Amino acid sequence: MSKLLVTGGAGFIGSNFVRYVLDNTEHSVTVLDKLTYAANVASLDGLDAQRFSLVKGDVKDAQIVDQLVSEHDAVIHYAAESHNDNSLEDPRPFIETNVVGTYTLLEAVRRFGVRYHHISTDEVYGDLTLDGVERFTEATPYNPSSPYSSTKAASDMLVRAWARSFGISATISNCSNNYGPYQHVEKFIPRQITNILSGVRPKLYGAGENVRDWIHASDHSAAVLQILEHGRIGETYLIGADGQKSNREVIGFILKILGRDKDDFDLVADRPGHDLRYAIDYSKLRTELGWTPRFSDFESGLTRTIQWYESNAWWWSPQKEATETRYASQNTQIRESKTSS
Ligand code: NAD
Ligand code: TDX
Repeated sequence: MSKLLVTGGAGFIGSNFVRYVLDNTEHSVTVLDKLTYAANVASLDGLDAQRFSLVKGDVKDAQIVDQLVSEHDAVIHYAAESHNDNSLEDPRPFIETNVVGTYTLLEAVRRFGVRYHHISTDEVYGDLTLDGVERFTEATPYNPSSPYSSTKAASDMLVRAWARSFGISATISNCSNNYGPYQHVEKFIPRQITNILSGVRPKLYGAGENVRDWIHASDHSAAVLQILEHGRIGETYLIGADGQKSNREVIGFILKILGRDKDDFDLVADRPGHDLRYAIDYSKLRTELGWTPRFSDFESGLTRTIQWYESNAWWWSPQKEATETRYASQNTQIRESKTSS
């Protein structure tokens, strides 16, 4: 039994990991979370108080980070500014949390000799051609496109440098796009589900042809636990679930499941620098650690996710209006910067 420190555990994927660990192991968990707009403490409701606690704090705060790291056996670092569209509007919090926050944790891990697992994204590899068949592997060169993905790439590089130069016990995982319950309504799938449930037409960027490689968040959690417990120190593992779908296909599923017409969506201005396609080759994780995804049928995982949003409007509706107001202001800024350039 170990004491795990999970940063960002009040967010979408971190809270899924916390529930997964408490349900499937004997470990105890402390969450360190700044509780930004992206957090929802209700995602952690009902957890066993004997094995779980929440500390409100910033991963850039060396004092609190040192204290907590010294009291735990392992750190699993999920905390991040995570939304590409926000990073285009204001990159600063991404530099601060994703880069300086990771640096702060690495220094504490180095000082106290604690095991460290770093959560990252496939977006560090840039994008692939739309009609190609190639996939990212652990050997793909880094080539991030957005302020968000460049700060995640920078944080991965810090981990590699601290492992090589200071010998910290680190592993890294780079996962593809997650879906499932408790995801913030700013992200593509929940935004469109909750738009439809609120009587608003879904919004597809550009021509809707961009492809994402979808994985259920609980499969991501299972893979991270496997790497934490059995991964080779110093290694990077890609996590995916063979879930490539164009955004149009995803909207088509959502409209069908909710009984709407298949053309009931709007095409809107594209995201600047919008990555075309992501695709993960997770052979290393499968062959080395014997991991495979459980949610292999995207449509049934999506159906359950939609049912969750239908039944839990209390969880998402307080964030919906502020999210759409932020989108409206971002669209104005993008249009104004295009006019002036
Ligand atoms: P999220 O935005 O839902 O949650 C992020 C959490 O981090 C929030 O609870 C927030 O309060 C917390 N946080 C932000 N800044 C902090 C700070 N300075 N100190 C402490 N806590 C802070 O994000 P998510 O989608 O759950 O992503 C979690 C991690 O997984 C991120 O590192 C992200 O890069 C990575 N990831 C996400 C996906 C995806 O599809 N969402 C895919 C691959 C990797
Ligand atoms: O309203 C929308 N319309 C739309 O067409 C939104 C919000 C998104 N999109 C498109 C953009 C992408 O092609 O949908 C796709 C998915 O968009 P996001 O949910 O914003 O995810 P993405 O930019 O792919 O990044 C996600 O996956 C990798 C997470 O937000 C990152 O944290 C993770 O690293």
